[in-house]
Amino acid sequence: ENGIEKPKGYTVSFHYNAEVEYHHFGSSHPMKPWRLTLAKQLILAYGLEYAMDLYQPRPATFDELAIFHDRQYLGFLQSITPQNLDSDPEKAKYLELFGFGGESNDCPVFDGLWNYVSLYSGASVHAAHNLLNHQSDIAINWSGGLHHAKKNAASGFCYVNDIVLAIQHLLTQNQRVLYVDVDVHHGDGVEQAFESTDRVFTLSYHKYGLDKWGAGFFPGTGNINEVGPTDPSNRGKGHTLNIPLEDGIDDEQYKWLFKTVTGAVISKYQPTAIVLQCGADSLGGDRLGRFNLNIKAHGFCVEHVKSFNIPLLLIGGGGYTPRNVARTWCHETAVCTGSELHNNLPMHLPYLQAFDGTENGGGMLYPNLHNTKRHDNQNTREKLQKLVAHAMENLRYLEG
Ligand code: VJV
Ligand code: CA
Ligand code: ZN
Repeated sequence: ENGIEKPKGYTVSFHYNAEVEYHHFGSSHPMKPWRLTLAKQLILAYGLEYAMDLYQPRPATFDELAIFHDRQYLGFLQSITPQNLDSDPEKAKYLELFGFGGESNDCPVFDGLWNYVSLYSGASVHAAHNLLNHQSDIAINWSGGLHHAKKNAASGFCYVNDIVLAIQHLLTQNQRVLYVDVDVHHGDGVEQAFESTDRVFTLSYHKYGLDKWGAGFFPGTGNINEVGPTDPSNRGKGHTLNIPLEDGIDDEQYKWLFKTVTGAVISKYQPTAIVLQCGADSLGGDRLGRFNLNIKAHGFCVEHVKSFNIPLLLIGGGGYTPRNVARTWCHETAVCTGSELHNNLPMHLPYLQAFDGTENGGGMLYPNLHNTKRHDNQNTREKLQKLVAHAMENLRYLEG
């Protein structure tokens, strides 16, 4: 035996349809669904499947996605293909309108796009239902977490907002849902969707600011002063908190900040369900990210939120260095099940090569990602203390 057992007292469920893995955004696009193959292989190699209930959710239907999204947008998403994209002038007209246009190609039209979005959304909705039915205390969907999608537009690699859909389901039986987002990007789509309600509190930690060419880090929103609607008659007032950070934040700083701020939000807001978006692009050495977090510091966010014993939905998100995305989500799965994992990767791991060699992390589960640092730490103690003071000030509205 590998020593991995089902923990007594609480249940963890894993919601995953492996079909998502086979979708491609294009050869050099940073979003690589096959990172989910790597994550799954690591999770299986450590035997974590024996400590969880496994589900293979069906894809979400058009009507299920229409709970949040505009039907006209979904109709377009369902019918667009790389083949009819250029040939149909009617479709070309809508590309730009629905967030596909521009030379950016952040949101390409690829084969099986509709299937892809239905699969990751179906998994988030299924995971939410497991929490609602009390069949699990922690439900995991690493294929979801696409926080930029708007009700009628694709944005930043996100086409359908599975997080909003899952929260909408949780709201059928929960008076207050807390959304926490540790992806390096601002969770703008989720924030926007619930800006007018006091039944969802959105909290995002992210890189914010201009680079040396004056371009803002995507999506360009999420300043500390962006606290949602300011009109006193708007019920959403004060139910948004943004924590803008600079390049290079390290483990100790991030853990302190996360514990202090998330702890304060949980104790003031008293949510009855929590959704934690675990975007792994906040790790050191991420292809798009700017932070310097190690895997265990990222996992600390999961440990900390779990310690409140509130029904928890864990979802994926960004993460553009696939081997480290896999390591992180495997570690966080183990945090949920309460398992300790050996730092030496299991010998029988099918994709061992992807994790082997010094540049790939030397066959370890927890390589030091500070070694891959490319961003100097611009976050000083003083700046972070001011930020926390400002955040606490923003939270005073919750006291009524
Ligand atoms: O910064 C942007 C927008 C631009 C236009 C497009 N160029 C390529 C970059 C600047 C203004 N977009 C971001 C989107 C980040 C989305 C993050 C998603 C998540 O992690 O929060 C949740 C899943 C961006 N950064 C980097 C790229 N786009 C990028 C896109 C590519 C690319 C290289 C970089 C698209 C295609 C290809 N390479 C081939
Ligand atoms: Ca974030
Ligand atoms: Zn991101």
